[in-house]
Amino acid sequence: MQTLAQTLKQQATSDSLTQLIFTLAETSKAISKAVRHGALAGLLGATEQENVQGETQKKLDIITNDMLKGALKGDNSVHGLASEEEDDVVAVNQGGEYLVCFDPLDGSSNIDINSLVGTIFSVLPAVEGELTEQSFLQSGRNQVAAGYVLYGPSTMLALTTGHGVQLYTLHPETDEFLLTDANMSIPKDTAEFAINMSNQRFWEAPMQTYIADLLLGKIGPREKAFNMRWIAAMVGDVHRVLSRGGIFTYPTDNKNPLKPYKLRLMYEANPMALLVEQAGGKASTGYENILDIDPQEIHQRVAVILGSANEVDTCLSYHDIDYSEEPSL
Ligand code: AFP
Repeated sequence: MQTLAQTLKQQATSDSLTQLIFTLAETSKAISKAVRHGALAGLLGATEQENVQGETQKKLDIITNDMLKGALKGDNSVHGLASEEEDDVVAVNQGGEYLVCFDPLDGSSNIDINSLVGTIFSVLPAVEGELTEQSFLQSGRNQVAAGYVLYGPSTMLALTTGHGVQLYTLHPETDEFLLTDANMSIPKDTAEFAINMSNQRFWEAPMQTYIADLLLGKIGPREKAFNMRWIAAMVGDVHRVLSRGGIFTYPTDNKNPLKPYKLRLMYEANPMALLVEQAGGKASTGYENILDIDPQEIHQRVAVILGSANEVDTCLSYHDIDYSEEPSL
């Protein structure tokens, strides 16, 4: 089986980007080992600390963030980094070509129940001048690479550098990432959706109506039955969508008017949107393509609807309707 190095060479990936991808891949191997040790190493549970998101940090949130920050600081291709777990952006190497945004352990609320978690990363080109938050505020279309590492029954790396999406599986004995899918492709249609249904009463009319029609199944306007999944870790739900199709959404809701969205643009929505588009799918907020968003701040949150292209289009069609005249549900 082909290795990560052989594939990157085949894609004529630059030496600096290859070096960066290896820094991320090698660190993910160490994170995988830490996650597997879990309770045995006293790594489960929460700390007394909160991150900039106001979320209580799990021990592994901090440990994995420090692992990635340490590794990236030692990589001369890195100009700066931004993390879900860091209040501010971090300057790294003046001459580095790349900016790296990452969620070190997405789905960390799953850690204590031994469920799926992962690392999500986005690579942007460095810009001239002093490194500030503004340096990172580039649209998702500027990404030169994006990917995630899923710590599941297998540890898997999904990666795009603009040549489709390649999937690598970590060999448990040789500790090498081997190419197990050379071109992940999302089916255009699906009968599987992923949403946190407990928020249903807080959604806006378009999503209320769209999901209600899915639930009506064969007797409803969709005239087919749908299945539902919810992993509560974007990295796991998106991996399922990349692997067998589906639609994943974390829509806007009015549960907390001060926080109308949940998922972060720079290190969740943008990298996942690039992967999904590279695999033939679509990614939208409901009103604009995620990769076209002009970011305003590093921890900005957005609504996300992504997955099988035709199903995303159907969901978006519900967002074109004027509901002011519609009877409330
Ligand atoms: P945590 O990293 O705090 O567990 O949040 C994970 C996440 O940002 C994303 O990965 C999930 O899709 C989403 O939140 C799950 O949100 P709910 O817990 O509201 O279902």
